[in-house]
Amino acid sequence: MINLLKKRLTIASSLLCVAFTFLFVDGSAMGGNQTKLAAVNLRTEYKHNPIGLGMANPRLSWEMQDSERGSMQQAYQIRCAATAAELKNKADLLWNTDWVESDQSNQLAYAGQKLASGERVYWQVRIRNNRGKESAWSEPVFFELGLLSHADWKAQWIEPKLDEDVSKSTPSPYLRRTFQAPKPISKATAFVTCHGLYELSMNGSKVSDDLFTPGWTSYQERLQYQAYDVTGLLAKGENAIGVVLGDGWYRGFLVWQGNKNTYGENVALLFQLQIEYADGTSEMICSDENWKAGTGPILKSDIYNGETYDARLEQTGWNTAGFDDREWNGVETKDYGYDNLVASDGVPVQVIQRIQPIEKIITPKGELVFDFGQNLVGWVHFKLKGNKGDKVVLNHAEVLDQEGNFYTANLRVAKAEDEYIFKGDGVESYAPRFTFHGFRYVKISDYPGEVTVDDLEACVVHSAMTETGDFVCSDTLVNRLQKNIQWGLRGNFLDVPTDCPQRDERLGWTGDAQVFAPTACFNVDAASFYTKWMQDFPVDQKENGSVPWVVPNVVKDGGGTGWSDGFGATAWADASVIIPWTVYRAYGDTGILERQYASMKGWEEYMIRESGDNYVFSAGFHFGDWLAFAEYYSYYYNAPDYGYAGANTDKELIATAYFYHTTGLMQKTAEILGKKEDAARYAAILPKIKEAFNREFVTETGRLTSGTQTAYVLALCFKLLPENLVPVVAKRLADDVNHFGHLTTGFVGTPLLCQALSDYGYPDVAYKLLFNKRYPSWLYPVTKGATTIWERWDCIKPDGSFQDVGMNSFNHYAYGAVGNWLYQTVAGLQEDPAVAGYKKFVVKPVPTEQLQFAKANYQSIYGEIRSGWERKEDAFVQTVEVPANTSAKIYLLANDATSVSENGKPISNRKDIAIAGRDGDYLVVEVGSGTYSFQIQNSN
Ligand code: RAM
Repeated sequence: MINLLKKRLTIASSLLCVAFTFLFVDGSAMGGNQTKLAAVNLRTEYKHNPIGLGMANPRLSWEMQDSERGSMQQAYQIRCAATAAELKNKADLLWNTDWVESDQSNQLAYAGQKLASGERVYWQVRIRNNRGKESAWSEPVFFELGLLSHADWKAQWIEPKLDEDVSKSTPSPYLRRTFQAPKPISKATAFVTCHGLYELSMNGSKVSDDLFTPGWTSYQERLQYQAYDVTGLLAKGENAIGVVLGDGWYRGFLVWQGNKNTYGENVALLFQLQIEYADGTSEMICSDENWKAGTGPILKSDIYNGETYDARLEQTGWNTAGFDDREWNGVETKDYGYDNLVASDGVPVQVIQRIQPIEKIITPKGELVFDFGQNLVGWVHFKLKGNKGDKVVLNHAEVLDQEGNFYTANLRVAKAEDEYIFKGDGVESYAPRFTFHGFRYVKISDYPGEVTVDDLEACVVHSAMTETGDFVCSDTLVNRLQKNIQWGLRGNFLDVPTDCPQRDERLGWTGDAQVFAPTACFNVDAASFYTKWMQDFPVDQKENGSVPWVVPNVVKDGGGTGWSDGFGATAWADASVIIPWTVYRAYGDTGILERQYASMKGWEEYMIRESGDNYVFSAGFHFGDWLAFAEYYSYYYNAPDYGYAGANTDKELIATAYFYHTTGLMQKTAEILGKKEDAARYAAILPKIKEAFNREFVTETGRLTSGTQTAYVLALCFKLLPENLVPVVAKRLADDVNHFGHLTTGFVGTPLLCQALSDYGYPDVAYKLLFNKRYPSWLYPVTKGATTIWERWDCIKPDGSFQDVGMNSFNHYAYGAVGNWLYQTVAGLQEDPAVAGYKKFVVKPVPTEQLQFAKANYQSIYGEIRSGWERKEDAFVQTVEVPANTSAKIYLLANDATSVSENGKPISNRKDIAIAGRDGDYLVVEVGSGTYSFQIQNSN
């Protein structure tokens, strides 16, 4: 609960920051808040007061707060103790670093006394700044370890003894037991996991707001358990534990061919409650043969198909002590072992927000439909009255069709239907729990009464990552695009990064995740989320290093496509290297590189082996530039090139470009980790791949064998070309965009398209693409009322009809990868290529005449960074906020230093601003922490 509160506070404070940004750009709150030197926002492994950590030396981080300009941390002191009181009294410290002269404030590994399973550690830190000033000790926080060894597990796996037909969805099992606590309890921790999904309650109350536990991983080798502090739910005397199990990913419908029981046919529970009594004794209550099993109101519950709930079958008090369970069945103990059990590294899924319908609609077909105004993921919670046996059926849809009728064809076989049967007991309140739907509209049928907008709310469900960034500019359509990117993220970060949340798919598609990861890392703190997901890569990787299309890999043998065995597709498999690298760059996290290294290297070595002596990566099946602009060109545009074959980029060209890019990242990774031999090996291979790329795919005059935007973009952004051809290829790219008047790229080219144009001299062409409202473009869906990013450029075609129902998701984040460019280039907030984690960063906006202002804020691991620019009547204003303990290189759109003032004063001869010189159109200055407002006359 405390955790939850803290999280809410973090979200609230990030909202406050957004509000502050507005003031800031107006200039009315210049100078920032006056804050005292302090260490704040203490986190362990990215989390506030986590329990159940899976490592003995977790990493500690804090933010330095100091409103003095140019403030750096000079030294820190950490101390740790087993209780808050000991910490306060400085007694029996587990770790005391004394003053350490260092500016490190991020991911410092605990190095105190050895810790045991379940141990809690309170810690605090104080810091000294570069002016010799010391902060007070921070507020104490804590972390608690989970079960570090499999030998810590005493509980037995149990399965309910129920007669089930597992070829279809069956009633959810309910499990319970009671126990006596003979003495007052000082602390109680529950460790729990299951085959399937579980909802755990004690004495009638749910233990947490977490949903879809134990989460989705490659269960055969990695099954997460959760740890909950349940002290407050238990008391001396008789206590009851209740667990409902759902089918979930384990045995529900999964993948796309009516496939079921992917991991096993039976759901099962593993539960261990560790109780410490006030008198110092302890006891364990475990899942064992003493549990009882029954069924209840949940008749079926399936991720794709929805939930059927018959309230008449509720067994009141089933999870409390007084309940009579003599009619219930027993359970069977099973020997599934503990080898695959791992602590939870990810972020719990929760209900994050609630949305009221904006409209009640009767469609032309007479359907009763409610519109929530936003395509979202989660479910509808309703409060309705009915007689015993009455029912209400809820169906979910992303869009209405051209006639305004409810449209579900694009969900394919996912029923996405919740059905509730009333018990006839006044107002009944219901929301499902083991299913989720992707929808904007809900259709209500079979209900005898009236339904109003006040009876319903949509619960938005996703991994509870802290929102860390926002981008805003003077164009409302672009702002809606940014919102759509953020909603695409919310909808597809439900424990694993999915391609889509609505149809019978919802899988961890690696390529989609890879292209979107940099954008995700601006918008949310995605470090833990990816940390958890990436660990399933080595589990599902082949022995030869090849990486599956989806992780966890449930698409066996290429999903029956007949194209491939479902492994080794370029740009998809490269997620194994690119995502750990992205997390390292965004958060300065070398831990993820270490942990993933074997997996990263596996994929790299696979490519090296498969490409052989000519270094062209052509082996295996590749998706290529998936869903690139193709067939409808002539039809929609009365095109000059009638008969255009489509923007088909040679798959071997793409694969070889990615081979080069990934090898470059591997070389850097090996260097960072001190793996010198590997670094040298990859450094030696790089020029060979580059040579091969140019030999095979580039002519001497700078033509590419595929004359597509994607081919040009990859050649430029992955730096594959000889110097003399760079401007030639950049011009070809710009010419191609100008020729078509729009983009032609798919999943592979789109994320880097604007970047390539703006980096290589054609920012105006990049902006032309951004502002284009005609198909195909980013704003075309916005003009069609999209509230999320679409899978295809024309999910709704210009004539209003829909794309092929076989693959037409209205909530697919891949094309939203342009969000990275909005932050980095439009607002100018960039990483420093030489330093990870924004310890140093670059502010280099590329403004356009079409915008009056643009600004981005980003809660980095060091604190809030902001970058914005605005055209004012008398000046061009660039505003930058640099958190304490970081520094920034700022590119000002100024001819020279005399045309710039900062906060009303010239910028020459100042201690707080160093003029570094000119770079192209920019005057470059270097600054330390602080809030800066640069007024530029005669800007470039
Ligand atoms: C479809 C989806 C997914 C994509 C794969 C190749 O299933 O569009 O996003 O990655 O194809």
